[in-house]
Amino acid sequence: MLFKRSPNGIDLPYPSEITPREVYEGRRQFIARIAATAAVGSGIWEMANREAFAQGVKLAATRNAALSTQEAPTSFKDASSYNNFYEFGLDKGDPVQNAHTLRTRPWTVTIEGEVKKPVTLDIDRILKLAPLEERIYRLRCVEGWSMVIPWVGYSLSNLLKQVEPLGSAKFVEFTTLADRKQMPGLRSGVLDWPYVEGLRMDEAMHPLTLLTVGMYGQVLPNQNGAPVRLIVPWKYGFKSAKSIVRIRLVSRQPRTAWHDSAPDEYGFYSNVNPNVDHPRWSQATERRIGEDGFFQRKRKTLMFNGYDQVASLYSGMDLKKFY
Ligand SMILES: Nc1nc2c(c(=O)[nH]1)N[C@H]1C(S)=C(S)[C@@H](COP(=O)(O)O)O[C@H]1N2
Ligand SMILES: [Mo]
Repeated sequence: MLFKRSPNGIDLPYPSEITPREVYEGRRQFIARIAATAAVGSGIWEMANREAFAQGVKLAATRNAALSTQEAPTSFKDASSYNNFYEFGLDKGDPVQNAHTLRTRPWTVTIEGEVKKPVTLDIDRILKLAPLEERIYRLRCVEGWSMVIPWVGYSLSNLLKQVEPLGSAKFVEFTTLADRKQMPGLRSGVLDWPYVEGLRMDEAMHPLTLLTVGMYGQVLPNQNGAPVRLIVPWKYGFKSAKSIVRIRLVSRQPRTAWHDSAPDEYGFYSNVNPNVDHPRWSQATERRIGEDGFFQRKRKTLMFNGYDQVASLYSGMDLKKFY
């Protein structure tokens, strides 16, 4: 079952108030056309689902200039076709080819663990929980490339406050969907699925930590982690888990998929740090996607990816030891 049916047999996937009128009307016409078809079989609803959610549905958001970089954004094309999302293949071009099989409705996120009020929230409820902001963040992959992306979302703290964390909650664990029917990459044993990532509680509550539902003013393309992902801009990209289905507050440092696969290479913290090399390559510089070419310029990687406001979270910690 893809949709709950309203009395007239039609349930709009997005609340109209967050959708520009032309998009909304376009979809209404489309759905009216579908509904007019005599046999409203599941195949047709699947079609409607694809049309409504796939690409390009607009999300209204207010730019948060204070938390945005001034740097020029990477093109949408690059940001949505050069991806790491191992559930859809290992090559950068695989997710854009394969992620159309991901069904992003219905979708729920369960928030549980060391909390007073555990809850399972529908994605459409999550979209309305706090005002959507646009924040232009740098994203730096541990592989040595970076992008500048206008994300849409709100601080994760808004969501975590809803469940009233207990004093015993010291870390937060994020779990990605792991469904073999939708995710061909799960056949590969490269990671111990599901993909899990974790943050310390104070990192998770930091205002920069973004619960992300869109980019470039639209819903997230599937390959970028639809319908909801994390963006932690001062950490290497792999900390920013995609297509999240569960958030668990825990008392002990959780296991994380990348640390499990190669503990010497990927630590729990994984803060961007030009002074701590990956065992197999330097982290001192990076290449900005879109600036590739013969005279491609190497950019210096900045401590905490330039997000100096998080430095106080780590005062007194040896960041060579806690990499
Ligand atoms: N579930 C899941 N989340 C993931 C990954 C992944 O393979 N699976 N890759 C990570 C890595 S290594 C990076 S660099 C970013 C890439 O995000 P983007 O494709 O939106 O740029 O997603 C991260 N989140
Ligand atoms: Mo990455």
